Formats: sequence, C-alpha cells, structure tokens
Amino acid sequence: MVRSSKKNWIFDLDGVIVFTDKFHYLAWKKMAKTIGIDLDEKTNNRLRGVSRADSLEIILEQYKGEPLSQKKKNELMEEKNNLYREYLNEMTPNDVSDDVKKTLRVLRERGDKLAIGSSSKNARLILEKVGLTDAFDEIADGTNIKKGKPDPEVFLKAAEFLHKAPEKCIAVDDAFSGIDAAKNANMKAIGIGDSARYEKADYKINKFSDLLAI
Ligand code: B16
Repeated sequence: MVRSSKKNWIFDLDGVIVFTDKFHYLAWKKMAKTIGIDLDEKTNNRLRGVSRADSLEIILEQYKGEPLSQKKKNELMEEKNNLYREYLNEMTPNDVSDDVKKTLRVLRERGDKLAIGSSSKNARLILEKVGLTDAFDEIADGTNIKKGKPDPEVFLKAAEFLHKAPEKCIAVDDAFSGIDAAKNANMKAIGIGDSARYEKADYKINKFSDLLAI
C-alpha cells in the first residue's frame, strides 16, 4: 500500500517515549514527607501529565498546616526538582525501549516530521541523557509555555515550531489531560497506556510501534 502523505507527529515525553513517572513519584514522596504528607500511589496517579505547580497543589490538598506562601511553595518545588534531577542524571539510552527507538527511526526514514510536546521543564535534560535529542525535529516543553495540559499551548507550540497547521498534526499522549490538550488544539489524538481507554482519543494503541500502521 502506498502511504498517502507524510505525517507530523507530536509526542508527549513522560509515559510515551520514556518512563520517568517513578522518579517523579519518589521525589514528590520525599518532599511531601518533609511537610507531613504521606503521598500514596492514588494521589500520584493524578499528577500524570500535570505541570509541576499544579502537581504541588494536588499534593497540598492533604496539607494540614497554615496556608503556605508562594515563596515556600517555590522552595518545595525546587526541592522536589533537585531530587528528581538526581534520578534523571542516572538515565542512559538503555532507558528507552528498542520498540520506541526503532519506530522513531522508521518514521524519520519515511520523511515524517517529529516533535516533542511535553509539559516538563526537564525534557531537554531527559532527551540528552537517553540520547534522543537528535531524533526529533523540534522540542516544545515546559520552558516554552505558560499553561499546562489540558491547555493546548504546548502542542500548538510544537506545531508552530514544525511550521505545520495544528489540524495537520497528530499528538500521542498517555495522559487524559494530554488527549484533551490535543483535541483542544484541533489535532488528531492517539492514546497509549492509560489514555488508550479514553473515549476522546481518535486512535488507541497498545505499543509504540503500532503507530507505523496509522
Ligand atoms: P517538570 P510530560 C510531565 O511530562 C509529567 O508527566 C508530569 O508528571 C510533570 O509534573 C510535568 O511533566 C512537569 O515536569 O517538573 O519536570 O517540569 O508527560 O508532559 O512529558
């Protein structure tokens, strides 16, 4: 079968290309403990795809003390981020599956455009550690946006960086908030992992290489 046209892919990072959610969890858990909160997995699941500041607010729902100043919140976020980056610094190319590596290579060989659309301010560090910086034509991340997913900003930025109209882009995201962001951006949305059971996803896939059949 002849493939009709080249495609423009925008990939979420955490949960699609790499799996750093366990590091987020360990870092948030340690930070939360310092203010008397025992972060459990159920609350942690609500942090998937959510910005750093919004994640802190979700954790603080369990905080029993006096209201915290913005300065204190910034300190807590910095503390969490420092812990998180210690884990990231241990990452290597072995932290990316062969399925993901091979699929990215094939899409590139087909002439498709590839971008990252991640809420993370650490996206470039992660890509560098796992050796994937050059696998993408463009990177839109937490440093380029004011509003996190489900706001479409990061996916729209990625489309802008690729010089492509949003409706010509396909976003791949594991979080419900990411699928909402893609639909809010007027893009096709592909669900994988958690979001493969989300009815708003236009396509649902089990593994990354299933993209090659779309
Ligand atoms: P940072 P993604 C998201 O990455 C994570 O899923 C989410 O848990 C995190 O809070 C957010 O990035 C911000 O990350 O603290 O590193 O800026 O899934 O959009 O690639």
